[in-house]
Amino acid sequence: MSAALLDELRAAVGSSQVLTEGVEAYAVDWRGKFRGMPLAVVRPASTAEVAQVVRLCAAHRAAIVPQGGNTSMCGGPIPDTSGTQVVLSLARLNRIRAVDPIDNTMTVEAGCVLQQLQEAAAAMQRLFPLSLGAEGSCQIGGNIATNAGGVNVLRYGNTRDLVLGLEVVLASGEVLDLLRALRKDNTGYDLKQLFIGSEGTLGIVTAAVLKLFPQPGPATVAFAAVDDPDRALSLLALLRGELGDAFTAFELMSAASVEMIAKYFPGTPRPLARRSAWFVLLEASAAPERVESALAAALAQGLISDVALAGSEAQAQALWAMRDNISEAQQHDGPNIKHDISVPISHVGAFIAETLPLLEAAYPGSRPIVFGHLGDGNLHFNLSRPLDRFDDASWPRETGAVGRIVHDAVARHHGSISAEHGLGQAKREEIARYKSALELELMRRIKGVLDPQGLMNPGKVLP
Ligand code: FAD
Ligand code: 2HG
Ligand code: ZN
Repeated sequence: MSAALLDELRAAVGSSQVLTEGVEAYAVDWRGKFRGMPLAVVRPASTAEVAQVVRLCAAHRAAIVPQGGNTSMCGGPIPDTSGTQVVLSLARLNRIRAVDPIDNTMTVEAGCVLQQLQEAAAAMQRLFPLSLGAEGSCQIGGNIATNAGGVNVLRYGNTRDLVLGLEVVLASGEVLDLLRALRKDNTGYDLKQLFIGSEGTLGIVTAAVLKLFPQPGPATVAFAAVDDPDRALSLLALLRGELGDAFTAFELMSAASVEMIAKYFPGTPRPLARRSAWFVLLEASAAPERVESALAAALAQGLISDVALAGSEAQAQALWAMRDNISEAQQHDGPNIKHDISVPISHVGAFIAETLPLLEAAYPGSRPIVFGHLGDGNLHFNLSRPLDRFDDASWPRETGAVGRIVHDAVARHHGSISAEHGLGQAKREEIARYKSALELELMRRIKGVLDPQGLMNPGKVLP
């Protein structure tokens, strides 16, 4: 049965694009936390080939796991260990099909690497604003499938807000052409939104029409010390008023996050001499004088205790590298228990103040690395093990118990247990506790309509 499928897949995409050996890179995730065993990795090069692969898998009732850049934090693109699932890599669908300066759009294939698209937009004096630490390897199809957030959501929104049109291969193998470049379209249900954030469980994204923006001009980047998250939130409100739409990013980092970077990226400069419990990194598409004057007001009001402005492009990049490297630094430190949560922005201070003591009481000496997209109310609330207890093998076994503490606190603040990374396999069961029965039932019914055989990335998202 599987031999017949493999033969048919080889005939459809060419033998060299059906891999059954040397597939380690497709079988384990970025964190090294999820490991599967695919029947094969198939690498189609066009929408027609994707559709053909899907039809063949459907005929053989073989499950399909779409995979983009494999940078997921929650095991979404990793097959199970049955040896029966087909990983469908989108990497070869990597053409920019069209750019249109009048529509202000770019029509791209799913396997385009995000950074490649940022550069293509810049080459036509436009901005594609999606930006995240994994941008050198994640693909736009993966970004769409996870509705990725990143560091510019404050000004430009999530991936969902950046997509005008979509092309999707359905579980039946039909190609759903929603590749419209319309700014306005009220002709019934907006079907493309169903696929955005569906993590490959409803269909395979093969192409998209993306919104472009005017290039915003030179950015000013600053790094400020704040005594506590509530002061950071007051600073956020002040900067919104002073900088308006020029204000593009507002990231929070705990002192422990900064120390973690210093430990694992030893060359990282320390922008401020002063010690502080918390820091923010902010960016605005505004002249340094304008940002400086807003920050002077913040200093005068006691919202920040110290601040440094990047004096050059290189310094700005160094500040951003510091922020982007937190994840990798914590990864070097050993397994950590990740929480990607959001609460209403105004609740962030209270959430942190309430949750940190609960974790310390349950796990004395545990090391919270709290950072994230404060401007969106989205924190990465990651817990590294206590150094005197647990080891790299035993600490991940606490994931459920630690998650219960953090996620129940999130629920008390009417927040979300996955702000931007998705559910994948990591939070598939956890979501059952926090979504209403009706919401889950509607999700299941939608899944049933679009994927009646249950072959699209099974074991992900739905409990
Ligand atoms: P993959 O990891 O390959 O797949 C993700 C999910 O999408 C899987 O369920 C997969 O089956 C599905 N999928 C992939 N491609 C398709 C497709 N074409 N059609 C249908 N389904 C598909 N995320 C954020 O939101 N914000 C951040 O700031 C951020 N920073 C990160 C920093 C680092 C260092 C790393 C490693 C990750 C970060 N992430 C972040 C998580 C990750 O990069 C994003 O979720 C990204 O959108 C995943 O893209 P990918 O191409 O790697 O997708
Ligand atoms: C980030 O914002 C990413 O850096 C990764 O979303 C967060 O490692 C994490 O938990
Ligand atoms: Zn993030």
